[in-house]
Amino acid sequence: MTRIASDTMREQLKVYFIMGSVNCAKPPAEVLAEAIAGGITLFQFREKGSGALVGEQKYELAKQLQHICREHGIPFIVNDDVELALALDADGVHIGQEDEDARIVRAKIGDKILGVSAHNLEEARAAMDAGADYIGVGPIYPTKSKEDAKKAQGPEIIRLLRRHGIAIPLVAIGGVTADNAGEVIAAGADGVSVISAIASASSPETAARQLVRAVQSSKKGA
Ligand code: 3NM
Repeated sequence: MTRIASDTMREQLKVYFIMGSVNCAKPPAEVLAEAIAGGITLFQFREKGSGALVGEQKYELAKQLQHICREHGIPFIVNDDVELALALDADGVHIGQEDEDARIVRAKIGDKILGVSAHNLEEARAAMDAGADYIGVGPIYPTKSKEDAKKAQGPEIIRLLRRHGIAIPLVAIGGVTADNAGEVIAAGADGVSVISAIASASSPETAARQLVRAVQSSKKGA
């Protein structure tokens, strides 16, 4: 295996859906299948927050969702849990600043995809140096989906990172919807990453499709 090419990563980041059982009103497998039908390009299993599954139940849900992703050729990323990612032979791992050091995670996962959350220039540079394949930058807009989310920074943070030479694949996160996705792409993000815009929608398929359209039309206008 070799590291993912940066252009491939950018394509996969376009509409990046993140979800765990606590985010879903319907069974997670149904939500994921609908989101895939709507055109998501990447999936992250994030089993976090109060009421999140642990142990065997977490493992079984991850396995079920990974199976759905595999059937449809959607890469499957695991949030935080490097051991789970390795046990499942997932496509990658996403870590935050409070998680294990990015260099250590890179050493453990070899060429699998490594995503790192960054909230400022210093963290973005450190993530690049540690071998991240992409960075997640947020929160762009206010979010209710992360208990310890920082203050919303607006699309300006993406412009700032790009202006300062952060050229690696970058996905915007936090409060992103089909209505504001265009402006984060215009600011320089390769894609948008969402939980509630898809997981809480009455039709995850329609919600995903609207995000895909918003991202595509903003890229065309670029
Ligand atoms: N990380 P929603 S914000 C998982 O700022 C996550 O790093 C964030 O959920 C960060 O799309 C966030 O529902 C939650 O706002 C995103």
